Amino acid sequence: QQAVIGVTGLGVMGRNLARNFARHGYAVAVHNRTEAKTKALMEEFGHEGDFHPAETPEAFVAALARPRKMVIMVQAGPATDAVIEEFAPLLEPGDILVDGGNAHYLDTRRREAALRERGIHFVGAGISGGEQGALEGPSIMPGGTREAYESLGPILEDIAAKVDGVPCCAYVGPDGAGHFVKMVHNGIEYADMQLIAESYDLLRKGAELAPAEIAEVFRTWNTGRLDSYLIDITAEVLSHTDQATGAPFVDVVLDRAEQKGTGRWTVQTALDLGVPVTGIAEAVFARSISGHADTRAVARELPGPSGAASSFAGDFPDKVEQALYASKVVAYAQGFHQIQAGSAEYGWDIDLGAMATIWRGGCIIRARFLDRIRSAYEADPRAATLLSDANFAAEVGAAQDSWRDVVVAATRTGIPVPGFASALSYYDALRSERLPAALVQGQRDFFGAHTYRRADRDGTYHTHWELPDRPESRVDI
Ligand code: NBP
Repeated sequence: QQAVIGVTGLGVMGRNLARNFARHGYAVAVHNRTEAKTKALMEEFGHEGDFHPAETPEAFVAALARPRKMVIMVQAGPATDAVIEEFAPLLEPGDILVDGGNAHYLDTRRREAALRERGIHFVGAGISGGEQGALEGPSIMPGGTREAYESLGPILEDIAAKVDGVPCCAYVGPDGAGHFVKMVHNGIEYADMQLIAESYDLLRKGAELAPAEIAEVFRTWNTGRLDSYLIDITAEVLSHTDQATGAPFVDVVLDRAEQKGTGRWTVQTALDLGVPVTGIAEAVFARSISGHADTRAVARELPGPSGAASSFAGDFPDKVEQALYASKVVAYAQGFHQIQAGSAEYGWDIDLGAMATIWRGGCIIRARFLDRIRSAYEADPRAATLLSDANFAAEVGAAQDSWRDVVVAATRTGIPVPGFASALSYYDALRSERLPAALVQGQRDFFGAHTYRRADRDGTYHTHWELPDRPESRVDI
Protein backbone atom coordinates (compact mmCIF):
# COMPACT_ATOMS: atom_id res chain seq x y z
CA GLN A 1 0.00 0.00 0.00
CA GLN A 2 1.31 3.45 -0.93
CA ALA A 3 1.64 6.47 1.33
CA VAL A 4 -1.16 9.05 1.31
CA ILE A 5 1.24 11.90 2.05
CA GLY A 6 4.97 12.44 2.43
CA VAL A 7 7.25 14.73 4.41
CA THR A 8 10.80 15.59 3.38
CA GLY A 9 12.91 17.51 5.89
CA LEU A 10 12.71 15.80 9.23
CA GLY A 11 14.03 18.59 11.45
CA VAL A 12 12.15 19.72 14.53
CA MET A 13 8.99 20.64 12.59
CA GLY A 14 9.01 18.02 9.84
CA ARG A 15 9.48 15.11 12.17
CA ASN A 16 6.57 16.14 14.35
CA LEU A 17 4.36 16.90 11.37
CA ALA A 18 5.05 13.40 9.97
CA ARG A 19 4.19 11.88 13.34
CA ASN A 20 0.99 13.92 13.44
CA PHE A 21 -0.05 12.53 10.01
CA ALA A 22 0.79 8.99 11.14
CA ARG A 23 -1.08 9.36 14.43
CA HIS A 24 -4.16 10.35 12.43
CA GLY A 25 -3.96 7.09 10.51
CA TYR A 26 -2.31 8.33 7.30
CA ALA A 27 0.37 6.22 5.72
CA VAL A 28 3.24 8.72 5.52
CA ALA A 29 6.44 8.61 3.49
CA VAL A 30 9.41 10.21 5.26
CA HIS A 31 12.71 11.45 3.86
CA ASN A 32 15.57 13.63 4.98
CA ARG A 33 18.74 14.79 3.19
CA THR A 34 20.83 13.32 6.00
CA GLU A 35 19.54 9.81 6.40
CA ALA A 36 20.40 9.56 10.08
CA LYS A 37 17.32 11.71 10.88
CA THR A 38 15.02 9.32 8.99
CA LYS A 39 16.50 6.39 10.89
CA ALA A 40 16.19 8.18 14.23
CA LEU A 41 12.51 8.93 13.51
CA MET A 42 11.83 5.29 12.68
CA GLU A 43 13.67 4.00 15.74
CA GLU A 44 12.02 6.37 18.20
CA PHE A 45 8.56 6.75 16.73
CA GLY A 46 8.16 4.11 14.01
CA HIS A 47 5.65 2.28 16.19
CA GLU A 48 3.29 5.30 16.21
CA GLY A 49 1.90 4.65 12.72
CA ASP A 50 2.40 3.58 9.12
CA PHE A 51 5.69 5.23 8.11
CA HIS A 52 7.38 4.58 4.76
CA PRO A 53 11.03 5.62 5.20
CA ALA A 54 12.86 6.49 1.98
CA GLU A 55 16.60 6.85 1.45
CA THR A 56 16.41 8.78 -1.80
CA PRO A 57 14.07 11.34 -3.36
CA GLU A 58 13.24 8.76 -6.05
CA ALA A 59 12.23 6.14 -3.48
CA PHE A 60 10.25 8.78 -1.56
CA VAL A 61 8.28 9.86 -4.64
CA ALA A 62 7.72 6.22 -5.65
CA ALA A 63 6.19 5.54 -2.22
CA LEU A 64 3.44 8.17 -2.73
CA ALA A 65 -0.03 7.39 -4.07
CA ARG A 66 -1.13 9.50 -7.10
CA PRO A 67 -1.83 12.37 -7.28
CA ARG A 68 1.17 12.69 -5.00
CA LYS A 69 1.02 14.93 -1.98
CA MET A 70 4.32 15.87 -0.37
CA VAL A 71 5.31 18.43 2.22
CA ILE A 72 8.70 20.13 2.23
CA MET A 73 9.73 21.14 5.76
CA VAL A 74 13.22 22.59 5.41
CA GLN A 75 14.90 25.90 6.07
CA ALA A 76 13.25 28.77 4.18
CA GLY A 77 15.16 30.41 1.30
CA PRO A 78 17.77 28.70 -0.89
CA ALA A 79 17.34 25.32 0.87
CA THR A 80 13.66 25.28 -0.15
CA ASP A 81 14.56 26.14 -3.76
CA ALA A 82 17.17 23.37 -3.76
CA VAL A 83 14.67 20.82 -2.48
CA ILE A 84 12.02 21.92 -5.01
CA GLU A 85 14.56 21.55 -7.80
CA GLU A 86 15.42 18.10 -6.56
CA PHE A 87 11.84 16.82 -6.32
CA ALA A 88 9.91 18.67 -9.04
CA PRO A 89 11.47 16.68 -11.93
CA LEU A 90 10.29 13.49 -10.22
CA LEU A 91 6.67 14.66 -9.98
CA GLU A 92 3.90 14.54 -12.59
CA PRO A 93 1.20 17.00 -13.59
CA GLY A 94 -1.53 17.08 -10.94
CA ASP A 95 0.83 16.28 -8.06
CA ILE A 96 0.77 18.60 -5.04
CA LEU A 97 3.97 20.02 -3.57
CA VAL A 98 3.47 21.76 -0.23
CA ASP A 99 6.02 24.12 1.33
CA GLY A 100 5.32 24.17 5.06
CA GLY A 101 8.35 26.33 5.93
CA ASN A 102 8.34 30.02 6.73
CA ALA A 103 8.82 31.18 3.16
CA HIS A 104 8.51 34.81 2.11
CA TYR A 105 5.23 35.12 0.20
CA LEU A 106 6.98 36.62 -2.82
CA ASP A 107 9.19 33.52 -3.05
CA THR A 108 6.01 31.44 -2.87
CA ARG A 109 4.45 33.45 -5.69
CA ARG A 110 7.56 32.90 -7.82
CA ARG A 111 7.70 29.17 -7.06
CA GLU A 112 3.98 28.69 -7.61
CA ALA A 113 4.14 30.36 -11.02
CA ALA A 114 7.14 28.27 -12.11
CA LEU A 115 5.61 24.97 -10.95
CA ARG A 116 2.22 25.80 -12.43
CA GLU A 117 3.93 25.84 -15.85
CA ARG A 118 4.99 22.28 -15.16
CA GLY A 119 1.46 21.30 -14.15
CA ILE A 120 2.37 20.88 -10.48
CA HIS A 121 0.21 22.40 -7.74
CA PHE A 122 2.45 24.34 -5.38
CA VAL A 123 0.89 25.04 -2.01
CA GLY A 124 2.62 27.58 0.25
CA ALA A 125 1.26 26.66 3.66
CA GLY A 126 1.99 28.74 6.73
CA ILE A 127 2.24 26.47 9.76
CA SER A 128 2.22 27.95 13.23
CA GLY A 129 2.51 26.47 16.68
CA GLY A 130 6.16 25.48 16.81
CA GLU A 131 7.34 22.02 17.64
CA GLN A 132 4.42 21.09 19.88
CA GLY A 133 1.83 22.45 17.47
CA ALA A 134 3.28 20.42 14.59
CA LEU A 135 2.82 17.27 16.66
CA GLU A 136 -0.43 17.95 18.46
CA GLY A 137 -2.25 20.19 16.03
CA PRO A 138 -0.94 23.36 14.42
CA SER A 139 -2.77 26.26 12.84
CA ILE A 140 -2.37 25.82 9.09
CA MET A 141 -2.72 28.58 6.48
CA PRO A 142 -2.56 26.98 3.02
CA GLY A 143 -2.40 28.96 -0.22
CA GLY A 144 -2.43 27.67 -3.81
CA THR A 145 -5.17 26.48 -6.12
CA ARG A 146 -8.63 25.53 -4.84
CA GLU A 147 -8.28 22.35 -6.83
CA ALA A 148 -5.23 21.36 -4.77
CA TYR A 149 -7.06 22.24 -1.55
CA GLU A 150 -9.95 19.95 -2.43
CA SER A 151 -7.80 16.85 -2.06
CA LEU A 152 -5.14 18.16 0.34
CA GLY A 153 -7.41 20.24 2.61
CA PRO A 154 -9.24 17.41 4.37
CA ILE A 155 -5.91 15.84 5.44
CA LEU A 156 -4.55 19.16 6.72
CA GLU A 157 -7.83 19.92 8.50
CA ASP A 158 -7.64 16.51 10.12
CA ILE A 159 -4.20 17.11 11.67
CA ALA A 160 -4.81 20.78 12.55
CA ALA A 161 -5.80 22.00 16.01
CA LYS A 162 -9.55 22.08 16.69
CA VAL A 163 -11.53 24.66 18.61
CA ASP A 164 -15.17 23.78 19.34
CA GLY A 165 -14.73 21.01 16.76
CA VAL A 166 -13.73 23.50 14.04
CA PRO A 167 -10.32 22.89 12.45
CA CYS A 168 -7.69 25.63 12.62
CA CYS A 169 -7.04 25.25 8.91
CA ALA A 170 -8.88 26.81 5.98
CA TYR A 171 -8.11 27.66 2.38
CA VAL A 172 -6.55 31.12 2.37
CA GLY A 173 -6.22 32.03 -1.30
CA PRO A 174 -4.11 31.63 -4.46
CA ASP A 175 -0.29 31.48 -4.70
CA GLY A 176 1.40 33.40 -1.82
CA ALA A 177 -1.76 34.10 0.21
CA GLY A 178 -1.06 31.43 2.85
CA HIS A 179 2.48 32.56 3.52
CA PHE A 180 1.37 36.20 3.50
CA VAL A 181 -1.20 35.49 6.20
CA LYS A 182 1.37 33.48 8.18
CA MET A 183 3.77 36.43 7.93
CA VAL A 184 1.18 38.87 9.28
CA HIS A 185 0.31 36.35 12.00
CA ASN A 186 3.95 36.45 13.09
CA GLY A 187 3.94 40.24 12.97
CA ILE A 188 0.88 40.34 15.22
CA GLU A 189 2.67 37.90 17.51
CA TYR A 190 5.55 40.41 17.79
CA ALA A 191 3.11 43.20 18.68
CA ASP A 192 1.23 41.09 21.21
CA MET A 193 4.47 40.03 22.93
CA GLN A 194 5.76 43.61 23.05
CA LEU A 195 2.51 44.89 24.61
CA ILE A 196 2.64 42.17 27.26
CA ALA A 197 6.29 43.03 27.93
CA GLU A 198 5.40 46.70 28.38
CA SER A 199 2.66 45.72 30.84
CA TYR A 200 5.22 43.76 32.82
CA ASP A 201 7.68 46.67 32.78
CA LEU A 202 5.04 49.08 34.10
CA LEU A 203 4.01 46.73 36.89
CA ARG A 204 7.65 46.08 37.76
CA LYS A 205 9.19 49.56 37.58
CA GLY A 206 6.06 51.61 38.15
CA ALA A 207 3.95 49.63 40.62
CA GLU A 208 7.11 47.96 41.99
CA LEU A 209 5.63 44.48 42.04
CA ALA A 210 7.89 41.43 42.12
CA PRO A 211 7.93 39.07 39.10
CA ALA A 212 6.00 36.40 41.05
CA GLU A 213 3.34 39.00 41.97
CA ILE A 214 3.12 40.12 38.35
CA ALA A 215 2.70 36.47 37.35
CA GLU A 216 -0.40 36.43 39.59
CA VAL A 217 -1.74 39.58 37.94
CA PHE A 218 -1.33 37.90 34.54
CA ARG A 219 -3.04 34.76 35.81
CA THR A 220 -6.02 36.87 36.84
CA TRP A 221 -6.07 38.58 33.46
CA ASN A 222 -6.00 35.17 31.84
CA THR A 223 -9.41 34.39 33.27
CA GLY A 224 -10.93 37.37 31.46
CA ARG A 225 -10.97 38.88 27.99
CA LEU A 226 -7.17 38.64 27.67
CA ASP A 227 -7.30 34.85 28.02
CA SER A 228 -4.59 33.63 25.63
CA TYR A 229 -1.61 31.37 25.21
CA LEU A 230 0.84 34.30 25.36
CA ILE A 231 -0.56 35.64 28.67
CA ASP A 232 -0.51 32.11 30.04
CA ILE A 233 3.15 31.45 29.19
CA THR A 234 4.09 34.94 30.40
CA ALA A 235 2.81 34.02 33.87
CA GLU A 236 4.83 30.80 33.69
CA VAL A 237 8.03 32.62 32.70
CA LEU A 238 7.56 35.29 35.38
CA SER A 239 7.00 32.78 38.16
CA HIS A 240 10.06 30.74 37.19
CA THR A 241 13.11 30.94 39.49
CA ASP A 242 16.64 30.54 38.13
CA GLN A 243 18.04 27.34 39.59
CA ALA A 244 21.66 28.53 39.61
CA THR A 245 21.11 31.79 41.50
CA GLY A 246 17.66 31.56 43.09
CA ALA A 247 16.82 34.88 41.42
CA PRO A 248 13.71 35.42 39.29
CA PHE A 249 14.47 33.88 35.88
CA VAL A 250 13.51 37.13 34.12
CA ASP A 251 16.30 38.94 36.03
CA VAL A 252 19.10 36.66 34.88
CA VAL A 253 18.25 36.69 31.17
CA LEU A 254 20.16 39.17 29.00
CA ASP A 255 17.68 41.86 27.91
CA ARG A 256 18.38 41.65 24.19
CA ALA A 257 15.48 40.21 22.21
CA GLU A 258 16.27 38.29 19.05
CA GLN A 259 14.32 37.86 15.86
CA LYS A 260 14.32 35.54 12.89
CA GLY A 261 12.92 38.08 10.45
CA THR A 262 9.21 37.47 9.88
CA GLY A 263 8.31 40.57 11.91
CA ARG A 264 10.67 42.58 9.74
CA TRP A 265 9.08 41.13 6.57
CA THR A 266 5.66 42.14 7.85
CA VAL A 267 6.77 45.74 8.34
CA GLN A 268 8.68 45.90 5.04
CA THR A 269 5.62 44.59 3.21
CA ALA A 270 3.33 46.98 5.07
CA LEU A 271 5.51 49.88 3.97
CA ASP A 272 5.25 48.71 0.36
CA LEU A 273 1.46 48.37 0.64
CA GLY A 274 1.15 51.69 2.52
CA VAL A 275 -0.56 50.11 5.54
CA PRO A 276 0.19 51.66 8.94
CA VAL A 277 1.08 48.68 11.13
CA THR A 278 2.59 50.86 13.84
CA GLY A 279 2.16 48.27 16.60
CA ILE A 280 4.10 45.62 14.71
CA ALA A 281 6.75 48.15 13.63
CA GLU A 282 7.25 49.38 17.21
CA ALA A 283 7.62 45.78 18.38
CA VAL A 284 10.26 45.04 15.74
CA PHE A 285 12.12 48.27 16.59
CA ALA A 286 11.86 47.60 20.34
CA ARG A 287 13.71 44.32 19.78
CA SER A 288 16.18 46.20 17.63
CA ILE A 289 16.80 48.85 20.32
CA SER A 290 17.32 46.13 22.92
CA GLY A 291 20.04 44.61 20.75
CA HIS A 292 22.03 47.84 20.38
CA ALA A 293 24.14 47.25 23.46
CA ASP A 294 26.78 49.88 22.61
CA THR A 295 24.26 52.66 22.07
CA ARG A 296 22.42 51.70 25.25
CA ALA A 297 25.68 51.70 27.24
CA VAL A 298 26.54 55.21 26.06
CA ALA A 299 23.03 56.55 26.56
CA ARG A 300 22.51 55.10 30.02
CA GLU A 301 23.74 58.38 31.60
CA LEU A 302 21.14 60.55 29.84
CA PRO A 303 18.94 62.45 32.29
CA GLY A 304 15.48 61.14 33.14
CA PRO A 305 12.40 63.04 34.31
CA SER A 306 12.67 65.27 37.35
CA GLY A 307 9.87 65.40 39.93
CA ALA A 308 6.20 65.09 39.05
CA ALA A 309 6.06 61.46 40.10
CA SER A 310 3.07 59.47 38.98
CA SER A 311 0.87 57.33 41.11
CA PHE A 312 1.02 53.61 40.47
CA ALA A 313 -0.94 52.70 43.58
CA GLY A 314 -4.43 51.28 43.89
CA ASP A 315 -6.05 50.10 40.72
CA PHE A 316 -3.01 50.66 38.49
CA PRO A 317 -2.84 47.00 37.40
CA ASP A 318 -6.47 47.29 36.25
CA LYS A 319 -5.56 50.34 34.22
CA VAL A 320 -2.69 48.43 32.63
CA GLU A 321 -5.12 45.67 31.71
CA GLN A 322 -7.30 48.25 29.95
CA ALA A 323 -4.29 49.74 28.15
CA LEU A 324 -3.09 46.30 27.12
CA TYR A 325 -6.49 45.26 25.84
CA ALA A 326 -7.07 48.45 23.87
CA SER A 327 -3.56 48.39 22.38
CA LYS A 328 -4.04 44.76 21.45
CA VAL A 329 -7.28 45.51 19.60
CA VAL A 330 -5.39 48.22 17.68
CA ALA A 331 -2.52 45.83 16.81
CA TYR A 332 -4.93 43.21 15.49
CA ALA A 333 -6.94 45.84 13.61
CA GLN A 334 -3.70 46.91 11.90
CA GLY A 335 -2.69 43.33 11.10
CA PHE A 336 -6.08 42.55 9.57
CA HIS A 337 -5.88 45.80 7.62
CA GLN A 338 -2.61 44.53 6.15
CA ILE A 339 -4.19 41.20 5.16
CA GLN A 340 -7.05 43.12 3.56
CA ALA A 341 -4.57 45.29 1.64
CA GLY A 342 -2.49 42.29 0.52
CA SER A 343 -5.64 40.50 -0.56
CA ALA A 344 -6.71 43.51 -2.65
CA GLU A 345 -3.24 44.01 -4.14
CA TYR A 346 -2.86 40.41 -5.30
CA GLY A 347 -6.55 39.55 -5.90
CA TRP A 348 -6.60 36.83 -3.24
CA ASP A 349 -10.12 37.44 -1.89
CA ILE A 350 -9.12 36.38 1.63
CA ASP A 351 -11.94 35.74 4.10
CA LEU A 352 -10.83 37.72 7.17
CA GLY A 353 -13.28 36.01 9.53
CA ALA A 354 -11.90 32.61 8.46
CA MET A 355 -8.38 33.79 9.30
CA ALA A 356 -9.47 34.76 12.82
CA THR A 357 -11.13 31.34 13.08
CA ILE A 358 -8.00 29.37 12.20
CA TRP A 359 -5.86 31.35 14.65
CA ARG A 360 -8.10 30.39 17.59
CA GLY A 361 -6.05 27.27 18.27
CA GLY A 362 -2.70 25.70 17.46
CA CYS A 363 -0.75 28.90 16.96
CA ILE A 364 1.17 31.25 19.23
CA ILE A 365 -1.44 34.02 19.16
CA ARG A 366 -4.32 31.67 19.98
CA ALA A 367 -6.80 33.47 22.18
CA ARG A 368 -10.41 33.68 23.16
CA PHE A 369 -10.37 37.20 21.73
CA LEU A 370 -10.13 35.84 18.16
CA ASP A 371 -13.72 34.63 18.41
CA ARG A 372 -14.75 38.26 18.72
CA ILE A 373 -12.75 39.16 15.61
CA ARG A 374 -14.42 36.31 13.74
CA SER A 375 -17.86 37.62 14.77
CA ALA A 376 -16.92 41.16 13.77
CA TYR A 377 -15.95 40.08 10.24
CA GLU A 378 -18.95 37.77 9.98
CA ALA A 379 -21.14 40.79 10.68
CA ASP A 380 -19.26 42.96 8.18
CA PRO A 381 -16.79 41.06 5.96
CA ARG A 382 -15.55 44.26 4.32
CA ALA A 383 -15.23 46.41 7.46
CA ALA A 384 -12.65 49.16 6.88
CA THR A 385 -11.26 48.63 10.38
CA LEU A 386 -11.95 46.27 13.25
CA LEU A 387 -12.11 49.33 15.49
CA SER A 388 -15.41 50.29 13.88
CA ASP A 389 -17.06 47.06 15.04
CA ALA A 390 -19.64 48.12 17.62
CA ASN A 391 -18.34 45.77 20.34
CA PHE A 392 -14.68 46.67 19.92
CA ALA A 393 -15.50 50.38 19.60
CA ALA A 394 -17.43 50.25 22.88
CA GLU A 395 -14.70 48.33 24.71
CA VAL A 396 -11.83 50.48 23.48
CA GLY A 397 -13.87 53.59 24.19
CA ALA A 398 -14.45 52.41 27.74
CA ALA A 399 -10.76 51.55 28.19
CA GLN A 400 -9.36 54.75 26.79
CA ASP A 401 -9.19 56.88 29.94
CA SER A 402 -7.14 54.23 31.73
CA TRP A 403 -5.09 53.74 28.57
CA ARG A 404 -4.28 57.46 28.51
CA ASP A 405 -3.47 57.47 32.26
CA VAL A 406 -1.05 54.58 31.78
CA VAL A 407 0.73 56.26 28.85
CA VAL A 408 0.97 59.52 30.85
CA ALA A 409 2.30 57.73 33.94
CA ALA A 410 4.86 55.85 31.84
CA THR A 411 5.97 59.03 30.08
CA ARG A 412 6.30 61.03 33.31
CA THR A 413 8.28 58.26 34.93
CA GLY A 414 10.46 57.51 31.93
CA ILE A 415 9.28 53.96 31.28
CA PRO A 416 9.33 53.27 27.53
CA VAL A 417 5.94 52.16 26.19
CA PRO A 418 6.29 52.39 22.39
CA GLY A 419 3.52 49.85 21.82
CA PHE A 420 0.94 51.45 24.12
CA ALA A 421 1.78 55.01 23.03
CA SER A 422 1.79 54.35 19.29
CA ALA A 423 -1.44 52.36 19.49
CA LEU A 424 -3.06 55.29 21.30
CA SER A 425 -1.76 57.76 18.71
CA TYR A 426 -3.12 55.54 15.93
CA TYR A 427 -6.50 55.44 17.65
CA ASP A 428 -6.50 59.21 18.05
CA ALA A 429 -5.38 59.73 14.47
CA LEU A 430 -8.26 57.62 13.16
CA ARG A 431 -10.80 59.47 15.26
CA SER A 432 -9.47 62.95 14.42
CA GLU A 433 -11.74 64.96 12.22
CA ARG A 434 -8.80 66.91 10.79
CA LEU A 435 -5.19 65.78 10.69
CA PRO A 436 -2.14 68.02 10.27
CA ALA A 437 -1.58 66.22 6.96
CA ALA A 438 -3.14 69.38 5.44
CA LEU A 439 -0.09 71.33 6.59
CA VAL A 440 2.24 68.65 5.24
CA GLN A 441 0.52 69.00 1.86
CA GLY A 442 1.11 72.76 2.04
CA GLN A 443 4.80 72.21 2.77
CA ARG A 444 5.11 69.73 -0.09
CA ASP A 445 3.46 72.15 -2.48
CA PHE A 446 5.73 75.00 -1.29
CA PHE A 447 9.06 73.28 -1.80
CA GLY A 448 8.29 70.83 -4.57
CA ALA A 449 5.09 71.97 -6.34
CA HIS A 450 3.64 68.60 -5.38
CA THR A 451 0.08 70.03 -5.53
CA TYR A 452 -2.84 69.44 -3.18
CA ARG A 453 -6.57 68.89 -3.23
CA ARG A 454 -9.04 71.18 -1.50
CA ALA A 455 -11.59 70.12 1.08
CA ASP A 456 -14.24 72.44 -0.36
CA ARG A 457 -14.13 71.59 -4.07
CA ASP A 458 -12.85 69.06 -6.59
CA GLY A 459 -9.61 69.30 -8.48
CA THR A 460 -5.86 69.41 -7.97
CA TYR A 461 -4.26 72.74 -7.11
CA HIS A 462 -0.90 74.47 -6.81
CA THR A 463 -0.16 77.76 -5.10
CA HIS A 464 2.49 79.97 -6.73
CA TRP A 465 4.40 80.57 -3.51
CA GLU A 466 7.15 82.48 -5.37
CA LEU A 467 4.79 85.26 -6.46
CA PRO A 468 3.99 88.10 -4.08
CA ASP A 469 0.24 87.56 -3.99
CA ARG A 470 0.53 83.72 -4.06
CA PRO A 471 -2.17 82.96 -6.60
CA GLU A 472 -3.65 79.49 -6.78
CA SER A 473 -4.20 77.60 -10.02
CA ARG A 474 -6.02 74.43 -10.82
CA VAL A 475 -3.59 72.04 -12.49
CA ASP A 476 -5.70 69.05 -13.47
CA ILE A 477 -7.64 70.65 -16.35
P1 NBP B 1 15.49 22.41 11.47
O1 NBP B 1 16.63 23.35 11.52
O2 NBP B 1 15.16 21.59 12.65
O3 NBP B 1 15.66 21.42 10.23
C1 NBP B 1 16.07 21.87 9.00
C2 NBP B 1 15.79 20.81 7.94
O4 NBP B 1 16.13 21.37 6.68
C3 NBP B 1 16.60 19.55 8.11
O5 NBP B 1 15.80 18.45 7.78
C4 NBP B 1 17.72 19.76 7.07
O6 NBP B 1 18.26 18.56 6.59
C5 NBP B 1 16.94 20.44 5.99
N1 NBP B 1 17.79 21.09 4.99
C6 NBP B 1 18.54 22.20 5.04
BR1 NBP B 1 18.81 23.18 6.55
N2 NBP B 1 19.14 22.51 3.90
C7 NBP B 1 18.74 21.56 3.04
C8 NBP B 1 19.02 21.33 1.67
N3 NBP B 1 19.77 22.16 0.96
N4 NBP B 1 18.47 20.23 1.10
C9 NBP B 1 17.70 19.39 1.80
N5 NBP B 1 17.39 19.57 3.12
C10 NBP B 1 17.90 20.65 3.72
O7 NBP B 1 14.25 23.28 10.98
P2 NBP B 1 12.77 23.40 11.60
O8 NBP B 1 12.82 24.17 12.86
O9 NBP B 1 12.11 22.09 11.57
O10 NBP B 1 12.09 24.36 10.50
C11 NBP B 1 11.71 23.91 9.22
C12 NBP B 1 10.89 25.00 8.58
O11 NBP B 1 9.73 25.24 9.36
C13 NBP B 1 11.60 26.35 8.45
O12 NBP B 1 11.21 26.96 7.27
C14 NBP B 1 11.06 27.12 9.64
O13 NBP B 1 11.13 28.52 9.44
C15 NBP B 1 9.65 26.61 9.70
N6 NBP B 1 8.98 26.74 11.00
C16 NBP B 1 9.63 26.45 12.13
C17 NBP B 1 8.98 26.58 13.36
C18 NBP B 1 9.66 26.24 14.65
O14 NBP B 1 9.08 26.51 15.71
N7 NBP B 1 10.83 25.63 14.64
C19 NBP B 1 7.65 27.01 13.39
C20 NBP B 1 6.99 27.26 12.20
C21 NBP B 1 7.68 27.13 11.01
P3 NBP B 1 19.57 17.92 7.25
O15 NBP B 1 19.08 17.11 8.42
O16 NBP B 1 20.12 17.06 6.16
O17 NBP B 1 20.49 19.02 7.64
